[in-house]
Amino acid sequence: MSGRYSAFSLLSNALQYNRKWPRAWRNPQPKAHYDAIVVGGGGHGLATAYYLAKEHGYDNVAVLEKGWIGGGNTGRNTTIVRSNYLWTEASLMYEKSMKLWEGLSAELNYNVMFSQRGVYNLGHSLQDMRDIERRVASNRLNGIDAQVVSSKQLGKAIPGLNTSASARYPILGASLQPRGGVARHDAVAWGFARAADALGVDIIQQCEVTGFDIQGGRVRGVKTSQGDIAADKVAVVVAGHASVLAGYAGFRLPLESHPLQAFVSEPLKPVLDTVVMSNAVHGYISQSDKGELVVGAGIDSYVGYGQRGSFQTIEHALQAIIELFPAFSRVRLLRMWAGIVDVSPDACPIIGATPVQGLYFNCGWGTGGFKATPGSGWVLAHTIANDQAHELNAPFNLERFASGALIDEHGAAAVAH
Ligand code: FAD
Ligand code: PYC
Repeated sequence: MSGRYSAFSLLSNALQYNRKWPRAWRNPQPKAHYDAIVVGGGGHGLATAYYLAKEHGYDNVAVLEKGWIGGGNTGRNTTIVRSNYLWTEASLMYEKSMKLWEGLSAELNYNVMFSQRGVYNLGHSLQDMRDIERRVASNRLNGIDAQVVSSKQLGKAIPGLNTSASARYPILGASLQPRGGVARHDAVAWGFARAADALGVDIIQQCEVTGFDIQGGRVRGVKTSQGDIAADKVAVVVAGHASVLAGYAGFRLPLESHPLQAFVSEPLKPVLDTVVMSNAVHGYISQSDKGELVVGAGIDSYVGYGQRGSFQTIEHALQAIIELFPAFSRVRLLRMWAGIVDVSPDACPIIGATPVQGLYFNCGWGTGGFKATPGSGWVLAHTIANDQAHELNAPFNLERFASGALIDEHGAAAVAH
């Protein structure tokens, strides 16, 4: 009976263009004042607002997004999730995120399609293999699942991967994080948005922040395309545009904004059930649930804000993929795009206080912040609520670029910078 009723209601909804479906989140007008404003409606900003409401009892929070939620890098990335970083500071933070991913669909009551299908990082030289062994050992010391696999094991595990010794850059082995994988990026934004909205967070789209109200060294609010809004605390979570917003606040960040490209092929039947990355040949690949091969490149070397990239980067990444999987040379590309990534000098993020009191920044995730979405929101919410960094994000402060306490993760970033 209920099955027939659902089929009927599905048909009736379809005939009414889904007009009766409840909105997943409201479309509120901005209030005059919020206890906390989060600038940027990507996954990190929405997660920050969600955890502020959920974990810290904030009931007067807004997320201001200049376009549409998830329209930045959150909706443009290649969805790889892993926590196999080299240094303890980074490993622990990404592992916190991994643990949140493992319960995220249940937490948000929304299927984010988190699929722990394993992530391989290939090694093509003796030095690559030494680095892999060191990183795997370090991961294990930090309680993170990691293994070194041989070229022979790779050949068995990944059909189609060219493990021949006569390849131009022969594959000598890889690291494997079995708990790594992929998630559906749009669903992550939508899931956090819906859950945050249900806790009273105002999500305001088409609202660009164009400046800050700063008095006596303290932030008092933001200027926006929808008017001025007062706030006790403001968190800026705008990825590739962080330097622009820092400029509005009167300080500089050690970031460069580069295009990062990705591509998808026409859909294929299932051919690849894991994620394969090669920093040495500058390409990585997985297969989406729709069947498309999802391929990514290293960053385009120039800086800029145009969300498109150069042809030579496309060619370079596709050469790498065809070298790894010769059979894919016959597959046609469907589309390509780019996002603007905020690359820091040590390939690690900046999360915390700024020279302006009450103003927090979360940026510098560069090519690798999707995997950190829940963890980053969780630590930033803690930092805002307590006016103090959590021990997990304390090392990722802005001062490290003056003190020299850098956390160099270029090797584990796994995407060429
Ligand atoms: P965004 O999703 O970019 O959100 C920032 C938001 O701020 C945007 O929606 C933007 O419109 C808004 N905004 C900007 N300026 C203003 C303003 N003035 N006022 C209001 N709003 C503003 N990471 C991984 O871990 N795994 C991957 O596989 C991976 N692949 C990638 C592939 C590509 C092609 C790209 C581009 C990135 C990839 N990344 C990956 C990186 C990852 O996408 C980002 O680090 C992460 O999504 C950043 O999330 P965010 O919420 O901080 O940023
Ligand atoms: O950080 O794992 C990563 C990643 C994969 C693709 C782009 N970034």
